[in-house]
Amino acid sequence: MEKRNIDDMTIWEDAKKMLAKAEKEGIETAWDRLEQQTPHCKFGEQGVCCRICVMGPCRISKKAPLGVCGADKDVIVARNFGRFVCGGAAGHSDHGRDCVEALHAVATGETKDYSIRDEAKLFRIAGELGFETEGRASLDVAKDLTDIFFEDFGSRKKEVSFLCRVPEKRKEIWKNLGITPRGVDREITEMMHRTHMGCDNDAPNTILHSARTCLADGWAGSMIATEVSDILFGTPSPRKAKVNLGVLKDDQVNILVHGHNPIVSEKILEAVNDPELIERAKEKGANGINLAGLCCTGNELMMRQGIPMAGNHLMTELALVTGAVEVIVVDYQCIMPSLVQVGNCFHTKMITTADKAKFTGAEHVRFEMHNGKEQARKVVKMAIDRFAMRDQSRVEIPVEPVDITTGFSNEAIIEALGGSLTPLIDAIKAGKIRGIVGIVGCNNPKLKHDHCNVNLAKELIKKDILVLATGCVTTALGKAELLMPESISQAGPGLQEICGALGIPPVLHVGSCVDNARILQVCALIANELGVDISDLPVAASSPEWYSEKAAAIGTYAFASGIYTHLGLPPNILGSETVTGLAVQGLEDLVGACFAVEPDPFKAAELIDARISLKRKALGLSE
Ligand code: XCC
Ligand code: SF4
Repeated sequence: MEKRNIDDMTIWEDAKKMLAKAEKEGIETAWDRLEQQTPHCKFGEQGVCCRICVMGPCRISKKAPLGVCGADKDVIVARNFGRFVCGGAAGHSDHGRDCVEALHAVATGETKDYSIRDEAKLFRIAGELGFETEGRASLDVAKDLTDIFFEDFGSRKKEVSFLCRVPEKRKEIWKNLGITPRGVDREITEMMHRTHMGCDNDAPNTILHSARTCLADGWAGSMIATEVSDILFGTPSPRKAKVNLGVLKDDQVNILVHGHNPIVSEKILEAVNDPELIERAKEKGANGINLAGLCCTGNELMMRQGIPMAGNHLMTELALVTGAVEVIVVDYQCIMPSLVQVGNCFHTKMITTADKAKFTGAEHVRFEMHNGKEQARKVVKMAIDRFAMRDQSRVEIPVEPVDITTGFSNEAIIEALGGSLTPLIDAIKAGKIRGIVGIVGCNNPKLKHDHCNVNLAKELIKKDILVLATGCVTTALGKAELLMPESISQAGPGLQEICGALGIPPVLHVGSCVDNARILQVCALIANELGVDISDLPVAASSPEWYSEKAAAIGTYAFASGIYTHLGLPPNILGSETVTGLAVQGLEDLVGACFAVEPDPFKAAELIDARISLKRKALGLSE
């Protein structure tokens, strides 16, 4: 691959300046390593390389169409895809389990470091799942709720609890296909089992179980993560925040939190607000302690607490290149191991907190339920002590931050609508809002950073399509100034009218990646209200710049839930016509939705627009 021009790597000023600084100072980034890795292995790209037993590894070609065991390209591609999304479902769901364990520790008195911040939501969810709450103590109810959620991970249920939210027609489809999600760990284990040598050797059958595994993620693992996080840390409500590298402060101790789970970062936030620690920072010559987020941990803190966001996936290395970061505290997922090396080019220390995500070269400060507060203080003290080691002459904070509005949980959306979804549904019926699209997911250095994320959103709102953003897309759309009520000037007339009247932006930030479960729930609520299936709605999902197993799992549960799903680049399945055909067409007949792959945001907007028109027409709604 030829060396790319910085202007072709990213659309952002802050990224360009930091890429130039990295180049000048000889610091390697993901873009450099992509160059070294290109061209990628064709067998891997096509998904026709199998490494699941030691009669192999086998790779399928014209000359050798079968693996040693006799598996063909369809079987191998399907198995690889199944294991790929299984990894993603496991990531989201294990995060969900950690949240349940935290709530359980609160309920049983095992920890005093965490508490229930949204009691009303606790009781609401308990009621929704059908158990008695009248006159009971909240800790008691929480204990029962965690028991129910723990069971959602296991093997004893015929279906996960939150299937109570799924429209009847959708449940029927899943039942007929045999893909009703039963238990999170069960589906994940079965996926691994099926893809062992000599088990599921029928590609469509494997793909169906991939769908089931991902449904267990979306409607259980991720949904539980979201709901329990709201109970523990508060249900998000609209608030202002700031984004981009300009949120770092050159005269303060800068701490970045990165990863996914709010359990660690919420405690760090408490510690940075501790007057004693602020005093200590001042004694060391800093003007205060500044906390900012990255990726999904950043989303969690921004949604609930308005903590600024320094950047998304491809900005994580570049945030350290500013030279202004004392420590980067991580929990798990999407954390590039290179952050240790980039940090070592400066005084920046990486601190790991989860035993399941250690990084060689980082310092490990183990966070457990009973010691969250103490460990957070320890981390903040370490950051303060490192401030003196900073080489101020190498510090460059490249831009001014951009304002955004965040905090649109479903509860907040309903409140903004005046108490029910009816005004939104009426606006959809009237064609003022033609449809709703969730733009979610990551960055990928193969694509120009945030080009597709931003332009797709811009195109859609022009077409009167309401956009819901989560994950790393949020930062992109925030930086593009699409997350402010004033951004409605960029929307079509209908969307302008509705969002203007409500005082909300045309792009709503609904959370982190596990919070895509909020979007599933909204779709289900609208479908139930209209008495139709989710696949009948004028809605779509898109992950324009995705990279991760988790993003593929999200895409898979989206289409399996009946939502047309656009991807900016294909998963590694193109080596099998059977699997590719299923993904882009065949599943449409089975689950009423499929994948569409299109790297160009303008063409993608047309595809999504056409789909929405089709669905509107089928519902008898005018354009
Ligand atoms: Fe990771 Fe969630 Fe993707 Fe961002 S969006 S790169 S998965 S942090 Ni989830
Ligand atoms: Fe090769 Fe079959 Fe073993 Fe895969 S399972 S490595 S195709 S022999």
